[in-house]
Amino acid sequence: MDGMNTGIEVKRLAGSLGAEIKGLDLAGASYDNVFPALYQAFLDHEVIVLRGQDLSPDQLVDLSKKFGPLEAHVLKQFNMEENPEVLLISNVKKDGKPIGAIYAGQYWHSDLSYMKHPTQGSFLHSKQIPSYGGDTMFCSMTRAYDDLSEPMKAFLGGLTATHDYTNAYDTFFAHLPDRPPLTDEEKAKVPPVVHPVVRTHPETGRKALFVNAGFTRRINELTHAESRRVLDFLFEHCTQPHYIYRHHWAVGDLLIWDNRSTCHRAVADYDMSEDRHLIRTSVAGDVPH
Ligand SMILES: O=C(O)CCC(=O)C(=O)O
Ligand SMILES: [Fe+2]
Repeated sequence: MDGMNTGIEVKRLAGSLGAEIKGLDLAGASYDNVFPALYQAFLDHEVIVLRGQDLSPDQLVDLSKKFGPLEAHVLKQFNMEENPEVLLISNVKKDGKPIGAIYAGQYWHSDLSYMKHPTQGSFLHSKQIPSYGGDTMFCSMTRAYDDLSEPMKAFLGGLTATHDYTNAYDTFFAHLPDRPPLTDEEKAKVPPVVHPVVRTHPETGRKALFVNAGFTRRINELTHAESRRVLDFLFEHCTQPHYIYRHHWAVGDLLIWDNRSTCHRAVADYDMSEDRHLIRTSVAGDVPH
């Protein structure tokens, strides 16, 4: 597809989202001429996969900055020492402590949905991958929205939800070692925020569900019992198999996903004695509306 005009080939990977971009060596010659096609593929397919890349942290930062200004994560201890714009997702330990975010994202979420300005694009580039397992799943929140009935769309369109980083700690991290509770200073940086339950993508104009099991605490306009059941329905709805692309990692893969139209979840089925080490950047997004 399009190989003649743009120099890249786009191959769809799943029914609802995901495409592989072929014929691009991001560490090699300048890719400025193909950047518009790459960015369009990111918008169209919501998750793009580039295999066989070997980017240094600086090269990953340079590429990410073409999408927009970068943002740092609230957990500063997982930023790379030599390059604080790069976060480590890693189970590798040094002196008994993980050097990067361990157990990161092992629940459905959209990155930093608990911030006023949630992440636009996330970049994840694998350096070490276990011999089996450790996949990442993505679901299309635009397709999931499209398939709802019109009365349900109208109902959800008038609602807002509270997102809170501590929700992930209360529900997922509480029983895990190596992810100590947030400090008071960290908590102060992530007060609960309110976002619409349905957001409109600022670039494509598509509507998407914007709630996730990791960070969404409640729907504000509903009673507690109503909120719980509506959220559970939405979480179940949008994570059905036909909305999912599941990525099986090889070393050198670079994934770029649009957090405005997708959620993702790391699959925790690998042998923790094997190293899983990835470098990560995030592009700052706008206020959802
Ligand atoms: O480790 C993974 O597969 C994904 C972790 C995650 O949620 C992220 O990098 O945003
Ligand atoms: Fe994530």
